[in-house]
Amino acid sequence: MSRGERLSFSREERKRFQSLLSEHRSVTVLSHLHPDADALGTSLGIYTLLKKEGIRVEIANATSDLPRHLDFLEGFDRVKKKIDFDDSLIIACDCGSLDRLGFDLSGREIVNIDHHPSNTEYGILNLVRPDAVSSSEVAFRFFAPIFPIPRPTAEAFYAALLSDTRYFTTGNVTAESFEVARELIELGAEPGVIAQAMLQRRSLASLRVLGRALASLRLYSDAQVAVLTVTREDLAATGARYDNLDGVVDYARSLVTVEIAVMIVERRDGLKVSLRSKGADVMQIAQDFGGGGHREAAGFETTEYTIEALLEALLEAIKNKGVLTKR
Ligand SMILES: [Mn+2]
Repeated sequence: MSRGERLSFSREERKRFQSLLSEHRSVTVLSHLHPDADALGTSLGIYTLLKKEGIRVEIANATSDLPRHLDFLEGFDRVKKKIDFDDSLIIACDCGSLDRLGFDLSGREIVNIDHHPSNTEYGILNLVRPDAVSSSEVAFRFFAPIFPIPRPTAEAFYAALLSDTRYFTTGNVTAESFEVARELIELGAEPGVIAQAMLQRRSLASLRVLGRALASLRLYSDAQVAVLTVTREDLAATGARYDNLDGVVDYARSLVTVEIAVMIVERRDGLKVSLRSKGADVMQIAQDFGGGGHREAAGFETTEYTIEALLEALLEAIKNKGVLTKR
């Protein structure tokens, strides 16, 4: 398939964006609560791009602790916890539903840039492409014909691409993903520098909490389901923050027998669950519990269960849905 063909946008979509941009005096770039590198990288990339164009732009996220391993991206220190512009055009990145943005956006016009199949199309302009491996791929393919892509934007989009493809290891990676990477590298993203900045600057607390998470590993359904639990005590004892748990569930998935990995994290306000698979559709499990995501990576939050009760309900749902290939 030729370059960019898989992910196409109409002239109307780009014209619509440009007229929305000219109708508003400013832009606010947002991403989902507890942002991962795709959410934050896509929003930072768009922020630096629009800033370079001389557009009045701000960036915000409603979460207090941002993932620190992304602090090398330009604009990271500009991410605010509140929205200051009252009449700006909102650009929402990597966010499947309006409530996941964490701000009151009633009456605001929203451009919705995402790749979640579960996206609820809450924008006035919805640029949602479930075929894309990252939201940054959507943003890059949409914006590249309109604006020149500056180096900091290419870096942020590349970091986002790396993260959502788990460093090009997920089942949806195609030649097109590498084509996007190649173009971003030509625009100035340095793959070695970015990969090292993301993978090799861990805090001691994040390794300590990883140790505790792995010690909690339990296996079910002939070792096809792995479950990790992280309690508030684990976090307190190690000094780790919630964003230090990013990627921990992948260790459980890496076990040879495992088809579905589950990580249950105890938060002050309930439980946060991450689901990962090697092909089994965990999105439909997450949706049963009010969440969403992708086929191989999904999640949800709940206040209705204890850890043990939730585990039981999850194992039941996995069994009932028949998502495991072997039974
Ligand atoms: Mn994403």
